[in-house]
Amino acid sequence: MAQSLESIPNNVDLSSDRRLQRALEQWQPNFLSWWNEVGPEGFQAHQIYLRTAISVETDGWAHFDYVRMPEYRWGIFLEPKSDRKIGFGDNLGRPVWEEVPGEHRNALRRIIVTQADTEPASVEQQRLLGKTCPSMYDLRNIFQVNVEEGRHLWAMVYLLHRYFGRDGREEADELLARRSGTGDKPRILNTFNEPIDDWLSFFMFAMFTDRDGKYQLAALAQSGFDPLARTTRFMLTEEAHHLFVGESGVDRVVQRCGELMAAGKDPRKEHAVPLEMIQKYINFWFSLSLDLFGGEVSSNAADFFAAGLKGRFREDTLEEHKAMGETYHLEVPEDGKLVEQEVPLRNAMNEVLRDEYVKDCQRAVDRWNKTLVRAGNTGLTLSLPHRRFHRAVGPCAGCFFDLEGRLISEAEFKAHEAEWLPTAEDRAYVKSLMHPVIERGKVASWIAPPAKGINGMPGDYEYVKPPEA
Ligand code: BYC
Repeated sequence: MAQSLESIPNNVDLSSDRRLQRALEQWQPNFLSWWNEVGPEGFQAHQIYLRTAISVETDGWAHFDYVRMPEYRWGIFLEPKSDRKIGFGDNLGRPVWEEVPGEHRNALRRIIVTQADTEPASVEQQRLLGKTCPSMYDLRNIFQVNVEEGRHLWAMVYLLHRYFGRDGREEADELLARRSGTGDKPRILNTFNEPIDDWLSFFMFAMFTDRDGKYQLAALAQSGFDPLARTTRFMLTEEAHHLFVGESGVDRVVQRCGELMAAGKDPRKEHAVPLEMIQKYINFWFSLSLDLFGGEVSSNAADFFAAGLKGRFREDTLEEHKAMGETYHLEVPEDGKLVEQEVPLRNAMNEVLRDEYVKDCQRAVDRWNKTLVRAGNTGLTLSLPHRRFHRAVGPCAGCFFDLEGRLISEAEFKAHEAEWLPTAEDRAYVKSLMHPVIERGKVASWIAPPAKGINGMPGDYEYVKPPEA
């Protein structure tokens, strides 16, 4: 049975806003049709041990129980209001906006729609993965991620319906009409049209692509448009689990491979993922996710910052908030060579955010390398490719770079491509490992068991119950 509008947990006083209620009442059945059509396939009637946010209080945002996914209570939560002032840009120090300022309406709608579009896209990308889960624990985790992406869509749709009138409603409808990977109505950002048809790709996506989400949401959490800032602040609390699923998922694949190698065994023969293949998947998903920050030099980013719509990571902890008169140093390809460029800092805001992201990704890679050592290996390491490698957005798009970021010819790139990026054979091999393991406490051959269970439960807890139970 589908949820009624009254049952939507919220802290936006939904019951007192008739116009908003009517708009959401119309949208909700379409959301559920979308969920049933392209949401997780094969498990809609199962009972999943899920976390639901029922309030913003400390004991309310992580309520655990068995739920059938179509009955999940997708709530609308904004962090409570505080006495915020605009924290950066030309409007620094002015009161935050409670309604959309006319001059920033288009930019804000565009940002919100772009953010919103990624949420259903990722659910669509992952819809078949339940059928090949490596354990019941992982099965539960992917569904947790999926329902929360659904809630993040609700969060953005609330903003569109509440603050953008008719065109907001139209945009909300379009969010359910686009489909990841389709030719005629693809999702907006490139990475969200990539197929995710094996679990190694899923863990990489949750590690690298969801992490772009963390940084974009953190930048929007600084926004002078207060409803957006308060919404994204709350979304960030959920995002942490998604990142954990990705980072620890890759870590467990590395651990399994590392343990086999330390025992003198060939991971391939043991139906695990060889280290060089893990590295190629890192190269692929990291480079694809770097594109999500936009071009290195962007007048859009400068305008968003100047207006006070999108800040830097933890802008509120920085000392200077105008970013005027400062420059950012870049190396970009021009006429077949790399040239140095000084650009106004505001125009480099995408790159400034990408810097923070790269540091965070490096931290995770360092952790995976420690796992290799702990498993008994010496001299084996994983690494991030240079940020110029394999880019499809920004000045490096259309040029060719090696893993160290050196400009090379297309012929050189092609000669090494199979060492650097997953080949069709690699993908076929990884896919060949994907057999469902859903017996309690068991895990697939290619991944180590989780270090601990969810919400203090044991690793072999019955996280997913069949429909008849
Ligand atoms: N693909 O000025 P530029 C998440 C377009 S993930 C395709 O360099 P800008 C999640 C761009 O639109 C976080 N097109 O870029 C993760 C522009 O087009 P126009 C999602 C791209 O505007 C996992 C042109 O290229 N949130 O939450 O500074 C699971 C020149 O662009 C791409 C957001 O993205 C691309 N990758 O920055 C679930 C936050 N990149 O104007 C969820 C909102 C650029 O020429 N979005 N283009 O037609 C933004 O702030 C900005 O739109 C971007 C782009 C940072 C994405």
